[in-house]
Amino acid sequence: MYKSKIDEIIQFLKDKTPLITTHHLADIDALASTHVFKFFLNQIWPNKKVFLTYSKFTKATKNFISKFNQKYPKIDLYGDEEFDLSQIDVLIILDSNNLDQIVINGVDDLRKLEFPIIFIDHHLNLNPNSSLLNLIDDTRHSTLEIIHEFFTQNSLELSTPYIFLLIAGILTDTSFFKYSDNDSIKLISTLLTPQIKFQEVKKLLKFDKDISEKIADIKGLQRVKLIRVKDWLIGITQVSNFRASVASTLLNVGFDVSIVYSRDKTGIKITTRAKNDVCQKSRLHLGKILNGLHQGTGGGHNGAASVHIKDETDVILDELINEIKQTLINDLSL
Ligand SMILES: [Mn+2]
Repeated sequence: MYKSKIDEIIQFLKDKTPLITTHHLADIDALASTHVFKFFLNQIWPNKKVFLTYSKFTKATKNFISKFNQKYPKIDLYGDEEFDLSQIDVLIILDSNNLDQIVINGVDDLRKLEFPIIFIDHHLNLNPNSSLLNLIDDTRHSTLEIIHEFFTQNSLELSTPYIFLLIAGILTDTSFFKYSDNDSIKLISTLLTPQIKFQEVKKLLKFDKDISEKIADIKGLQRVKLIRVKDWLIGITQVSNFRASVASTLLNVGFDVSIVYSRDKTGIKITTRAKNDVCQKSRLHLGKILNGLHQGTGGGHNGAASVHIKDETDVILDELINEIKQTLINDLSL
């Protein structure tokens, strides 16, 4: 897959100094894919200077980093605190294809940067950038699966800590194979070696919710409004934080689709989730619905998507709920 695209990207990067980054609040797929990609570039060009920067990590990512560092103290997962933009020739963004999700310290407007941007990502492409070098494949369940192709195509091996990162990121993005296909499972099975025990990776990913997140889950449940469409159950609720956690909790208690929003002075932020089953049977695609709203920036997959609405928030929220209801009403499977 993507053999020619990978070759073109490598050819382009040959004589350039890249800065690699990912979305704000980097999750473990974002963290791991940026490091594994940097490792790849340094396998090809051992002396190439490759910069890596993050704006913020999620709590789960921070928890993972501290455990990973105990195991592999020589690998610094925090990225480069300091770099000079004048040294950079190209920006490589992994695990996002939306510039609104990118924060780089010291850069006010990424659109005004004078160097090219390459996106490598597995989310639905909502923000087409003119670069022909973008590698975006929303059929993959994690960015790491795309990054792994770079190694396969070039017959390069990964070292143990990077294999560990790969497995950890794929497990996170597929919710431990819940959203995976044969390809991600086969890939993990080929990556596991006697040095890497599956249970050990799982242990590093274990992360208990803190009390504020548990309270958000509980409040989200207390406030939930139920809408039934045929035999599908939609849950809508409001919390001030931890929307993604609350949205998954709603699915766990029995909703098929969850819509969780927060209000603040910038408008409303909406996170939606849907079970695999409802997406397959009704062709519900939350990423497309959110992208089709009258305004807002966001995106995602069929079963997970979020959006930030700045004006006419209630009208747009109603529009979103109606779109989802309409998709389920039109579904002929029930
Ligand atoms: Mn991802």
